[in-house]
Amino acid sequence: MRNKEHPLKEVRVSGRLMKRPKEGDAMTRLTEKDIFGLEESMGQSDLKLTKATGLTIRKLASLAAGITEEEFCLRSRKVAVIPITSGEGIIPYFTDSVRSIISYLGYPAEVMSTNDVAGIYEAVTDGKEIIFMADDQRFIAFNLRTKTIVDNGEATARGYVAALNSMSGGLNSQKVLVVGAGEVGRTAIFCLRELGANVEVYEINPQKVANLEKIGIKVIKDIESSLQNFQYILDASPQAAFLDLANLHPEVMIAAPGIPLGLTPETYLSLEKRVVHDPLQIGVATMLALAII
Ligand code: 2YC
Repeated sequence: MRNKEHPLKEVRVSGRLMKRPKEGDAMTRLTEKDIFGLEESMGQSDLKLTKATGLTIRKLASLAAGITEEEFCLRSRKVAVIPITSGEGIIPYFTDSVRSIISYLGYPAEVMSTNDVAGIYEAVTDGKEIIFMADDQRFIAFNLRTKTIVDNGEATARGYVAALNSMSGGLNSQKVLVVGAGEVGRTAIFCLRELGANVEVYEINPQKVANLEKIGIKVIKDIESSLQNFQYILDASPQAAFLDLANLHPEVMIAAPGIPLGLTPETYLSLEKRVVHDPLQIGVATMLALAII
């Protein structure tokens, strides 16, 4: 059970110890098994998203970026995806997966044949207008013409809030729990409040908790006993398999950008149309929609 002396020191949910990410925003690093086969399953994942939200990924990304679907279709910007070898280096299938999502949305996209600076040179001299690239700190889309720069964390938050909003039929004055106040969670809190939702947050980092409370955000202290009070949950945490049906609201709907997936496998399967989760698709599609403006 929970460690009494410091409520946030050791937190167990459904028996699993919530891990404390490194100080600051621990960027969750994808593994090749998270994204293997993504290209072949683009159509299938789009269909699953549409069943849950009523929106295709193109429509969802347009809504999340505040552009019309026609605007999203109109522009034929040439896109480059550049492999970056810094830090922990290349993730197998990462750049190919990003390219396949952009191509699926109808944009000409190419992975550069060279990495890093040479890859940027190749993209610019080949007349690409938007470049996608990620190191271990940031994953960005950069529009060379308009100088618009988009961060994957913000885009992912916007995409998943739009998905939860659509799945729920509208979050205005609804209670929503955001799990995790990192890069994605913080933008999600902001976007949800913009929609008029009553946002409450669970976060294990005491400094982040203090910062949230300072700006008037309600932080719940005991996630285990509070989960079933929320019909809408956005899980932006790197905590695996802590959301179990037994602890959840009977009509719960979950948008889960967090990697690894916060739902237990059986909960993920049984929620089917009431859960949205993917490793890259919604985030990349929303980055593109935000970057082409
Ligand atoms: O293959 C490459 O070019 C690597 N440098 C890519 C590293 C991506 C690290 N970031 C992540 O895995 C996650 C993604 C889900 C998006 C944000 N962080």
